[in-house]
Amino acid sequence: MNLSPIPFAVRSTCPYCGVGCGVTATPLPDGAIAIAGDASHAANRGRLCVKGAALGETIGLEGRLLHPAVREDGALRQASWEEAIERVAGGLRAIIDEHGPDAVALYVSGQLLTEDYYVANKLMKGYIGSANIDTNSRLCMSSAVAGHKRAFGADLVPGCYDDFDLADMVVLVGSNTAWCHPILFQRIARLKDARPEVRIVVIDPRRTATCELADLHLPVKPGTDVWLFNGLLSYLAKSGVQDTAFIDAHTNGLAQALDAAQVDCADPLAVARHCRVEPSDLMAFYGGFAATTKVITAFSQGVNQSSAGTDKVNSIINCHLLTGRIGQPGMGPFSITGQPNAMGGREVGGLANMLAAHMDLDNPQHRDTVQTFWSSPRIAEKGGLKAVDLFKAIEAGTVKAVWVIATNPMVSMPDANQVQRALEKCELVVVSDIIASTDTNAFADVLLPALGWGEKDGTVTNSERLISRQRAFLPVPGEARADWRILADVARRMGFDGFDFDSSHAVFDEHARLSVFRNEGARMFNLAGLCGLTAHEYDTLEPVQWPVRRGADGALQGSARLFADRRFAHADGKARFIATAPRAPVNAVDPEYPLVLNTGRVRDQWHTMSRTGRAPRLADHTAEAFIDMHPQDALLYGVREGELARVSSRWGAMVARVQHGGGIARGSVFVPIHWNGQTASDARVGTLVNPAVDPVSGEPEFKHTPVQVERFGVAWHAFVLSRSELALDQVAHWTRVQGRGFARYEMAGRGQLRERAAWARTLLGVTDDADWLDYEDASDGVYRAVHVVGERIEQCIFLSPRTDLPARAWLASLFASESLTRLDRAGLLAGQALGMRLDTGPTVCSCFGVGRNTICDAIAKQDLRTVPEVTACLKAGGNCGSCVPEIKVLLMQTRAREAA
Ligand SMILES: Nc1nc2c(c(=O)[nH]1)N[C@H]1C(S)=C(S)[C@@H](COP(=O)(O)OP(=O)(O)OC[C@H]3O[C@@H](n4cnc5c(=O)[nH]c(N)nc54)[C@H](O)[C@@H]3O)O[C@H]1N2
Ligand SMILES: Nc1nc2c(c(=O)[nH]1)N[C@H]1C(S)=C(S)[C@@H](COP(=O)(O)OP(=O)(O)OC[C@H]3O[C@@H](n4cnc5c(=O)[nH]c(N)nc54)[C@H](O)[C@@H]3O)O[C@H]1N2
Ligand code: SF4
Ligand SMILES: [Mo]
Repeated sequence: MNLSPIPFAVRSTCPYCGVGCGVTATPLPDGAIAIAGDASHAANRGRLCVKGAALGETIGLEGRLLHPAVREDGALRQASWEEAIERVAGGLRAIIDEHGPDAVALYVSGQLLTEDYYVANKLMKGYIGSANIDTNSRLCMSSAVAGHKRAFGADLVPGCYDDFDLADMVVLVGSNTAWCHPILFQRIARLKDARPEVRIVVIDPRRTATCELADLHLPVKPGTDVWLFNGLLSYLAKSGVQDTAFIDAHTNGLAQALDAAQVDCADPLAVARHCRVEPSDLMAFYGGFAATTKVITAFSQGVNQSSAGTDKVNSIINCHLLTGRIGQPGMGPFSITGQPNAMGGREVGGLANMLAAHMDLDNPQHRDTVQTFWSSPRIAEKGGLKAVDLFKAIEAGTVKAVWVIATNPMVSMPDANQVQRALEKCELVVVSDIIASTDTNAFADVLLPALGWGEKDGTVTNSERLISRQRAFLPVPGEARADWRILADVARRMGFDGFDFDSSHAVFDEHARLSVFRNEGARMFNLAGLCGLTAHEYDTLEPVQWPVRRGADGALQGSARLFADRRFAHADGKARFIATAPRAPVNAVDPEYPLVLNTGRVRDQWHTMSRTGRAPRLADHTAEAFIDMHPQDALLYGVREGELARVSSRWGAMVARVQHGGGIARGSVFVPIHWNGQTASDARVGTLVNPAVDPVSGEPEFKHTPVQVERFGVAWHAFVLSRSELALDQVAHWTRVQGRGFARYEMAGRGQLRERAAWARTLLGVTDDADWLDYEDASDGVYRAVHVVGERIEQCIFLSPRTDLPARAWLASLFASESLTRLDRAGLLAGQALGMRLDTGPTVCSCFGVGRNTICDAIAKQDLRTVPEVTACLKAGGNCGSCVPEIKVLLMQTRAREAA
């Protein structure tokens, strides 16, 4: 008898953004895993955005790195763990012996679990004895960290998500919440639904999907946020809304901060002019802020990723301190974290300028505390190299070994060509990843296979300090090991004691105990309640917000809010106003590069796409890299929508398709960060980004690089859908996305193609004539061919000198079928089903695969007026809700078109 196991759900946490949604994973009898939102998790109450909902499509083993590999005679070959660990440990040891501990470095990630991060930090700072461990959080949260430390004395986020239900005004600064933190966005949307009088303000140079919720959008000139918030500070001081009792008893530095604010920003009209916003809009924001006690100012990368990022953060916090709007329900500055464990990494001190458990490297007492607790042979004495400086030091040869863990710096660092030079030069490059081929892995001397989401086990902390468990529900693939275990293996091989952990639970326990060691209340980061958990208690730990204590009854007591008692973490217990003199971006103007490059995220992809890129459901919302620009700029620079353009800066160049409609002002362009050497020929935007950094935090200026845009002339455009992978070295430009059972390639080429049929067959690797159907219009330069084997479509190619290629959706749908019908065949070479409307347009609703044209048609023909009506008609928007802001725009646009 064949008894299939009874499905049981494992509760875990989404591995993507810092909202930190709980998920349940239920193994199904057919071997698949059903992913759903965890209704009991406070961060999402059962909801998931489109990326979370597609997690089940990303956990297959195809493309995974399953065995260690070492480089020999220039090529990587499979190796045993024994050999790989020896290569890493011996390599590090030799370099340290000859050049000292600062000649080696770790470059890690906010996507590591707290346990992994803890071991990495311990190895580097306590045993190797250098602070050269930095992380991609440097590129992400470091300005928020620095701002918090300056204002509060430690890296503390005062509020929690519940505050978003209680606020009367939510200001979103430099945050495309709708796309990047969708479940938090939906929470704000519900607030607005329940209480329409709540004011939502979005401050972003682009009119993003997030603006669909906004009562007021301030499309500030890029880089001018400090002017805006200094102006607000000055306005608030004049409006008599300062909380004098709070300021006097609990803060320092107001006079200096106000003086600095008043230099340039005392006159709102001057601020409006400088920030390039309508004076009436600016006054509406200032007046609304002054009049509303329960106001949250939530901020993300439009604030952090700036050469004035730390000042931007403090200029925001200053306004909350002046009004005493902090530490109480429904109000406060709120840093939205990017990665799932950006916060956990900070707790263990995983940045080059921090120590563990929120202690400081430059505090001798703290150093002694940590070293004593670890009984470690040494402790780093000074701050280590921050990401940008680290890769410079590698290129300069002062750092000779780097171990990259769970991040892809070849794509995500600024001046990414510099990173390439550094990795080429580095004596020993070790990379731990879950994927075999990434742009960074290509430079590895040792490649180590890590356990991925669903296989690994530990904790993460989200934006609101909520610690949640990630739990394993999949078997260990190949020889992969947990990141903490790989680190501990190397540490032991280097001869260090202190790494005898036998489980993530053991690591967590040590981390929790360090947080209370010699902590008589001075450090707010405190996990007293989580010390000494049994393995079972750790496994069944419910989400809890730090600081965590135990009540008299032994129950865990988390902390929703900090500073309710008005006590801050500076030695005097007071918060500090920081004087923030506004300054322009480092490379503000450059006559040769007259446009400003802004970079960021799209809705359905995660960073360098190593996971989301495998989910067909996520492929069609944005199928290729684009350059969003204003139509008048396009005209000025001689490029056209739908055609390719080359964007270049002093640092590098890339090619992508020109697009309008991203709500961008003249003078700026926007390019997504996701495409890389695995998914496109030439779309690594990091190669263009200037390596200017914030002087306090070291965070790069990802949102502001002077660039120019020019036509990328090509002789032909084509697309291929293919069940097998293509070799594309001969093609001038290509991008690839994953479809269901096929890959979709968009491509373009320079030279005139003469023998089109022969060329196409070579490209597609077709040898048998019988299976090849084609059509050529020599006068028009159009060529189309389909490769059918038996009843099934294998490949197709459509080529034209222009961009007028047929829509991809119908052809793509044929790959789902094992046998083509007569009608299918009749439509093949036309690229469209006979007699049907074919171009459903780019996907808007990824859950149900509904395209833009389908939605617009339905709105027009069936006279739909609201999102629920669209959902009732087409299902679009009815599952995760990530596309609701876009459906709103389509409703508005279609109705406006009809009215005109
Ligand atoms: N879909 C998706 N979601 C993600 C991620 C992902 O890769 N994909 N990554 C996660 C991570 S790690 C992070 S850090 C977060 C990032 O989340 P966000 O910060 O919300 O996302 P970004 O797109 O990087 O940038 C936010 C906005 O800043 C604006 N901006 C640019 N310059 C300025 C400026 O000078 N002032 C102001 N006020 N705004 C400006 C940009 O136009 C952009 O709309 O997203 C997380 N969530
Ligand atoms: N131009 C520009 N650049 C940016 C930004 C921007 O806005 N503009 N944003 C910056 C920000 S905020 C961030 S956070 C970074 C993100 O940039 P990266 O961290 O470089 O991006 P990811 O693709 O998330 O890289 C994670 C890598 O770890 C692997 N991985 C996944 N899970 C595991 C695991 O459990 N263990 C191990 N060992 N590996 C794993 C993945 O396969 C992938 O290769 O990009 C930064 N770069
Ligand atoms: S909002 Fe989406 S990506 Fe972020 S944690 Fe929740 S499900 Fe994951
Ligand atoms: Mo990030």
